[in-house]
Amino acid sequence: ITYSFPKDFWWGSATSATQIEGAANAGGKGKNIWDHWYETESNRFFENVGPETTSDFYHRYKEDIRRMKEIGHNTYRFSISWSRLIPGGRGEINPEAVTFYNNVIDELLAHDIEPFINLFHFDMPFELQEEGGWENREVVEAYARFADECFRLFGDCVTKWFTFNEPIVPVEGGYLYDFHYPNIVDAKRAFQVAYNTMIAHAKAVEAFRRHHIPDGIIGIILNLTPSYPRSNNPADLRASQIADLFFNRSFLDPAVLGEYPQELIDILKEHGHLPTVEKGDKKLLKTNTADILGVNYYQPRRVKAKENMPNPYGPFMPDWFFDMYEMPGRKMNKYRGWEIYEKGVYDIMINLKENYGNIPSFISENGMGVQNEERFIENGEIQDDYRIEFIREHLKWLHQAIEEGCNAKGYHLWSFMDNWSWMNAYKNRYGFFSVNLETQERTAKKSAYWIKAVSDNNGF
Ligand code: BGP
Repeated sequence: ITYSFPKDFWWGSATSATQIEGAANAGGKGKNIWDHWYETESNRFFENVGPETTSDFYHRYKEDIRRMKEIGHNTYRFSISWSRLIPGGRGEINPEAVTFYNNVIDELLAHDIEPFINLFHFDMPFELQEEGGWENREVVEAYARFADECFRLFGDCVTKWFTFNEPIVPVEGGYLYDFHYPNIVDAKRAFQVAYNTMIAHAKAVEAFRRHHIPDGIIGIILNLTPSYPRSNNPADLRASQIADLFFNRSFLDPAVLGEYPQELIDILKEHGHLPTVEKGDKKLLKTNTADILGVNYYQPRRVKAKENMPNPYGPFMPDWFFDMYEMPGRKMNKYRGWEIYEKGVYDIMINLKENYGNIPSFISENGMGVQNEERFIENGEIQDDYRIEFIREHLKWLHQAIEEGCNAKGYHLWSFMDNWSWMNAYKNRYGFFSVNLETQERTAKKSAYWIKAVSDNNGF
């Protein structure tokens, strides 16, 4: 074993409720924004596959958890669907949902797989979105209650909790760049949404602490996209720093340090885009920082100085301060259009060590979406050597970071099995297991056997 990982390293994968459960109109579930958006705008989606069936985990969780065990998982992250647990977002708890999530947790524990629960993965209950979603502080309160109920209902068996997955994505998708419902393009509202999300996070952490779950820890999952300047000239460096402020530090700093970077506040102030703040918020953020950080890493952000100055009378956007830069010779995942830069994992971890108190962290998502994987079938098995290489090269850099003292506790792939994705449905497949959408049959890919060996050996 050349790359050996620390004892009790977490080997597993991640999923989210909307992307795998299916049963969107069953089991007493209410509607969330994805159900709504798909009903009304399915033409915006790839292949018109909706969230109603997806990979049918709702009915197949037992066999899936058995498969997790078979490939060496010792941990697994899933999300609780708010609109399944509390249809409409506030009010009565849905007993069928409690049974379902209890069954999933019990099944995981019976297989010695530690459940990690995430509370929000882009799936706002539709009714609450119609009340303004994260722009509305009453929705923040409704979320805090949802979180509190989850700790009460499932905190007896689950110790690892996460408030949000990639909270910046609903901001970018829903309020800046028009790829998620409610399709608003308005930076001022976007910053309010981002801010209120962090208040919701802090309120959930506060509620969590009240439950005194033995050994319980709570954190947040952020998609960190390390920012690399085109060159070391001051204008490129500055552009890269600002991109980092907007896209990483706007969540990382309040979550881990309990306060916003002063520079970000100054920029927003200068452009009249500071969000509305309530009395007590500052203290709330400061006293409810994360115990652990999940890092989703897919791609870096390459940045250069702005080439054409933006119209100062046009609407304010973060993009006023930088242009994206396509590095010559970069390695690409051409299916997803994302650059592959394995060293990014290392740079993120070193940054957490040097600037964020070496907070306990783990890679909570990393993965490679590939189209038409049937092309690679040999002897009935998808030979996904590209995925094995992708994981291995990222793990090498993670290993290097750990050698240098970074506090990384595990690696989760996105994802356990092929699943439905927000805009691309089943176009890009990410799983250790493929899913046949006609029969729902699961088949292990080559990477599934490879990761089992890695997990068994705690290294490779
Ligand atoms: C992350 C999300 C996941 C997942 C993944 C792959 O940003 O947390 O939900 O979907 O990206 O991205 P995509 O499905 O868009 O290819």
